Amino acid sequence: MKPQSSAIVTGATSGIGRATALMLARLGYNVAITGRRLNLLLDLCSEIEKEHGVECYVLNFDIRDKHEVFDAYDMLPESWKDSLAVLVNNAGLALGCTNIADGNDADWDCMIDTNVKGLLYMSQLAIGNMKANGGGHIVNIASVAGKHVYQNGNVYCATKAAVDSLTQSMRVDLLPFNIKVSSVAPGMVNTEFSTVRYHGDKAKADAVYEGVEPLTADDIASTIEFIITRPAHVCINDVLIMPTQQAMPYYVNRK
Ligand code: NDP
Ligand code: 8X3
Repeated sequence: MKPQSSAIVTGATSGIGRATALMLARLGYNVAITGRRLNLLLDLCSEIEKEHGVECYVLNFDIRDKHEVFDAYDMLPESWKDSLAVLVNNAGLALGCTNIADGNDADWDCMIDTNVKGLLYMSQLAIGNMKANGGGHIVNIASVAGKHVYQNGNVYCATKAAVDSLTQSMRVDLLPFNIKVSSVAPGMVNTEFSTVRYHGDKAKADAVYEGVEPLTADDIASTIEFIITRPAHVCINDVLIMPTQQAMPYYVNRK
């Protein structure tokens, strides 16, 4: 890492994104954090600056809205863009777990717009600067759901398969520009993910992790740390990481 390098983490208000922003700050990056919940971004920004002595920049936008994304990115100081070394495309969600025959098209739109189109908007902006800077590293948060479909996972699984496919395409397209592209595909991680998926139904969310010790957000952040701290000539293309008690979506050894 060059001195004063900057990094961007999307979806840093909770879970994996929050843990990743703190990890990057600990490594010495100035960190730009994004999300819709401004109060949580401001709290995290204070924590980052106080605990790690680096700078933090808050970018408050809905990643589904291309104009909001581009306007917010425009506000990032030029010195941050000129030193942009890492983008972690993490913002994402599942909404519902329903047979495709009964799927809710608003939920479908939200997942596709967030998990796929939001990732594209952010990547294109960052790539422009990384190309000019002579390189960089993009880490996409995919999912085991993108590698193995499960009943009622349909559109969420499809968005994460798209993240896998885009990661491979970006790796190929960005090869000439010295931009590494990696993906991390986790199994169950205990974050706000299931509460969001079940529209706030805490009982349903808790049942997902019943009898299982799930991964933590820090487990994923430390995986990203490993990926971005490899030597310049090494690129980790893809990591599938599961709780010990989970082999694949349906194979869970609950106690
Ligand atoms: P959380 O719900 O805890 O965090 C999701 C983050 O995404 C939040 O910061 C949220 O911010 C942000 N986000 C969601 N929608 C938008 C939007 N429209 N605009 C801007 N930001 C948005 O879940 P996780 O930390 O678990 O999820 C992070 C990533 O990990 C996701 O891509 C998810 O699919 C993936 N993943 C999660 C797994 C799990 O089991 N938890 C397993 C595999 C992959 P805000 O609400 O403030 O906008
Ligand atoms: C989240 C993991 O298995 O709940 O991406 O879809 S799963």
